[in-house]
Amino acid sequence: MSRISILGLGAMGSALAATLIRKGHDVTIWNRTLLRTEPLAAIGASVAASPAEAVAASELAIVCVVDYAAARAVLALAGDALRGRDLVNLTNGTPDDAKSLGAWVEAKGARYLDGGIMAVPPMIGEAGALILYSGSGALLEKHEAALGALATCRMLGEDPGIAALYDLALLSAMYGLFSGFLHAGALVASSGGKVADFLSLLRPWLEAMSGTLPDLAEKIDSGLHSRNVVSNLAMQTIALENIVRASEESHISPDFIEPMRQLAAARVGQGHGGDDISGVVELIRKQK
Ligand code: FVH
Repeated sequence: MSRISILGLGAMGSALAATLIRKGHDVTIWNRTLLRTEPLAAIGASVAASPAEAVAASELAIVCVVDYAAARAVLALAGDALRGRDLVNLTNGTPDDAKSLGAWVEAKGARYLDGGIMAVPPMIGEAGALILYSGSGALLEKHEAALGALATCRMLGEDPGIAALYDLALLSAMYGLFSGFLHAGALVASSGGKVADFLSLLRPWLEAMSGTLPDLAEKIDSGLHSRNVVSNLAMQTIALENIVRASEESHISPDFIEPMRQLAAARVGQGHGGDDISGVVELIRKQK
């Protein structure tokens, strides 16, 4: 069993600490607001008086706070205590945030592993929880037993920014799903329908449509959007226009749908109406 320090005891940090304690690890905790340490101290955590004391208490420290500005502020307080330690950062941020913090931590003489948690707090320590990692592979190898107690570990590479990129890519798909669902729910409710009843139609439909993803993925990877097209973009643009018109007729704002309609129409306007919807991706790629 390992000695592990957790810095940051919001909903997620508390779940990480409670899971490690439950699985028999020796856990030291620190949080800016002391009150949040109490439930964990009651189940066996040692409370550190400062980030430096927390980092010094264990070979492995995990930071999980609201954002990277907070993570930097906490780690700045840890200062020289970081030398020779292993630091895992499970705070959500961008690839550049992760690369910059990783370089700062390594300059302090610590090893750095960045992580993206693909789970909500009650899932931590349970089957189905996944954490994406990138950065120091040696750190992950050394602490895989402890980190594996939290979630399945998926290493994506030595570039510390790659876990954040894939985390945000997965969240992008999730928010696309949520925005589509909210719009669909508003349409159904506008006619007096129950959104809960609509799920019996929606869930199998989404499952069927997810079957088109491998083909669309291949088209995005190859840039070849005109091969084996079964539902061309010109036709789909009319469907998007119909959704916008139906929304207005039902007094529902088309705000979720309108950006997609505009992109699809622009792509058709460029002469790609016969292509698949995957071609719209070419309009959102910017020159580096
Ligand atoms: N909760 C979730 O569903 C998601 C699941 C996926 C991963 N996210 C990310 O995890 C990070 C932490 O999220 P959280 O849910 O624990 O967030 P909160 O409950 O809001 O707790 C925030 C903690 O951050 C501390 N904090 C905020 N600002 C500072 C600061 N300037 N200096 C030091 N600590 C700071 C805060 O401390 P306090 O307010 O209790 O003193 C909490 O410990 C996050 O990146 C999610 O995106 C969660």
